[in-house]
Amino acid sequence: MVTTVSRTDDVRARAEAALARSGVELGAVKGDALAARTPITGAELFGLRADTVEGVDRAVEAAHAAFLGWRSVPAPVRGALVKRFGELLGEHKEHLADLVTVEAGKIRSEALGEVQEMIDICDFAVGLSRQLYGRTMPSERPGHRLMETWHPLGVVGVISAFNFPVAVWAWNAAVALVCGDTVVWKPSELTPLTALACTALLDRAIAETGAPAHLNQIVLGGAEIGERLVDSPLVPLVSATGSTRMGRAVGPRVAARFGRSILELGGNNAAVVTPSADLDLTVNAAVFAAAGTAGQRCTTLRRLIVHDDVADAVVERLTAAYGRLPIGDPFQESTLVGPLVSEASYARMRSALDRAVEEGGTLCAGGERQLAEAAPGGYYVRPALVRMPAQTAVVREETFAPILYVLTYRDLDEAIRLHNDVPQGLSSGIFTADQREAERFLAVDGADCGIVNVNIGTSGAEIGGAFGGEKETGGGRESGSDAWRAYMRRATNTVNYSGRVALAQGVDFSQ
Ligand code: UN1
Repeated sequence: MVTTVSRTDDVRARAEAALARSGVELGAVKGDALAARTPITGAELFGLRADTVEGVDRAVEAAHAAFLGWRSVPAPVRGALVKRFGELLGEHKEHLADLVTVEAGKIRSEALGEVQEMIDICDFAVGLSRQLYGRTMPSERPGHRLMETWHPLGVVGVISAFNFPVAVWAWNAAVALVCGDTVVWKPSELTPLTALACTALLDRAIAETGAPAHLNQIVLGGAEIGERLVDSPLVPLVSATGSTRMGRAVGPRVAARFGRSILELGGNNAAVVTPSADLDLTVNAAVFAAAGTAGQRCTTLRRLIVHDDVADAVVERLTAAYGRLPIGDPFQESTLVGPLVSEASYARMRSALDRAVEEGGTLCAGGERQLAEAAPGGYYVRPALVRMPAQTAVVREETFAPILYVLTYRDLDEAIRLHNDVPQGLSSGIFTADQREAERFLAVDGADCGIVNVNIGTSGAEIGGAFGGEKETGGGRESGSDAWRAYMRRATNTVNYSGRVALAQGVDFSQ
């Protein structure tokens, strides 16, 4: 068992080296307005400058000015910028992954995976740049053509969360840029460094490909910075990832000025385990989905709804697996569970566990703090497994920490009812070898989420599909499939080449 964690000085040196290698001028970004911290030790690494609200206005204006030129650049040429950016991400994969680990506390393979997710969406966007298809429809009038064209929209405001400090921005930025939009990005206050590194690399790609400067602007700071972006009339689309509380504030503000928003908010993701499930596969998948990223993904598995016949066996196996999970410094190769992002996260986890026990739950594994001596300011916890007698109030809430609640069911309708009876609707799964059960779960009256999986956990989606969820998850879709349409405006065009006026619906207005 590992009992030490990296020293803050070493983490700081690693961060500074990774920033410098990514092209960030440290002297230009350091300041005393914002603290860059690491959850590995909980310590401050160094101070950063932050933006003022006037700075946000300037960034939006610069991005808007850049948009006016960028929108007329042919989409495949825009794709060339994103292609170069993807190459640079590949070259700097290690540095960026270092920064993800430093700031978000992700283990090595997940940090590398996050950078890979950026590279993947760049590839997708490059292909997309030649596929921004509009449809043609048969006109009801002779000598007429009916079609639609997709045009760039404008400045996209991206507000991203600490847990995917760069991949979620990249989903938005890569697609927005090929769509002819420009971006103003407000990263989480907890993860400014990775954002600065990605911005430097994108700026380099912009310079190398001769694209207009200011296509992507970064603004650093607290809630007031995000609010200014949300309220800006020059930002037709706000794409925000974070808590449901944040989305409740952002959605109506954007709507009040008739802007559009893509909201990717909380999840309370569940998987159903049926009696025919392959239990080795199920437990393996569930442990990653529930304990991976220290339970801090919006797609984290938070509820397991297990058939009575297999519940004891599943809980027994999960308890054993939870007991073996290597928890510790995410820079150490053997670690699978890194730290929580902050003391506040730990406090919320403890309070949820206390409530779960008050509501009749039995703590089967985990919940206790680890490495408190080695890292007094780092919040390492053993992921918790709690057996619940019912879907009580605490189970229906998203606690952004590694807590997996186990519930039981007798028939699949009851499992689906339980599954859907939460306010959130992001990701879901069923573990079964019975095709009828799988189909029932995927069907119209099955799982009500934006992501519905079979024999796969709830987290770790590929970029090729549209990503997002229903209900309090906010309804937005990002990433692959046809999510790009949200980043463009559609014009419907009717062209009359008949030489005479013919009105639709047979209206006669002959003079
Ligand atoms: C998030 O947690 O905000 O499906 C995004 C996943 C990742 C993205 C998660 N591809 O878990």
